[in-house]
Amino acid sequence: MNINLAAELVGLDRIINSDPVAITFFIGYMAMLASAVFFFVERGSVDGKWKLSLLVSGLITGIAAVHYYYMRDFYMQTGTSPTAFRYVDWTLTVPLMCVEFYLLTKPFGAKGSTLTKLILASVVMLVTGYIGETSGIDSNIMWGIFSTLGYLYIVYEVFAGDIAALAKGSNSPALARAMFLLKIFITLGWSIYPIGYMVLPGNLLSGMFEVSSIDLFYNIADAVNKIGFGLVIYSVAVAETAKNKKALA
Ligand SMILES: *C/C=C(C)/C=C/C=C(C)/C=C/C1=C(C)CCCC1(C)C
Repeated sequence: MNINLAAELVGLDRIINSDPVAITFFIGYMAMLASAVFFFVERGSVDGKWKLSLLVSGLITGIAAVHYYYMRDFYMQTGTSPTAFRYVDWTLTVPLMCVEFYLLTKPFGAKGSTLTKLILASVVMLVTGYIGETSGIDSNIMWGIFSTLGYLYIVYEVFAGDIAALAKGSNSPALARAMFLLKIFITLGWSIYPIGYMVLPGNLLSGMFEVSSIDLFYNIADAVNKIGFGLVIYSVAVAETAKNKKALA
């Protein structure tokens, strides 16, 4: 039998046997694609100053949709984690989420240097995370700790650093509401990723879950965080647009 066909049948068999990891790759792909279309189309119905934020939300979910298309295929063909695709995706989408924080606080004085710090911290988090995932059983805890430092720095900026100070000084109820929800995303939502990472052989949760469940954690976290983050920004944009219309009428 043709090798590709054989691989495809193995993949189909996996879905038919209801492999939850495979199913989340399929759902993740469709959900990201649908969200990207939604954010791009809805961009037309909000005030000008929100259009760039919705564009970025559309790019985040759109970039993820393309990677999910390939990750899903890779997983179906090999039954292993598409680690490289995953990190390429995060390297593009996490900095774009930093851009969302920057855009939200820019009307209240956010500087480029704040954005640079957030992006550098996310690069540290992702480069060390990737090394940890590929470095094997002896050193993934150490690299995981380095990566967590990058993550904690982002949390710090949002809760107590530049972003927090700008949000506080803004006196904008809309921004306060958005920040409240985004803080939940970056603490609870983003913490799903290090928990998934701890499933790696040699790490703290190894043995409690199958190794393949790392993708289950990552797929669920991606859907929650990328789509949820976008929806928070969308809801603030819609509320502010309606308020402006009323003020003008
Ligand atoms: C859309 C993708 C997002 C929001 C990805 C976020 C990823 C993380 C917050 C990853 C964090 C990690 C650690 C804090 C330690 C272990 C290694 C990582 C990279 C999984």
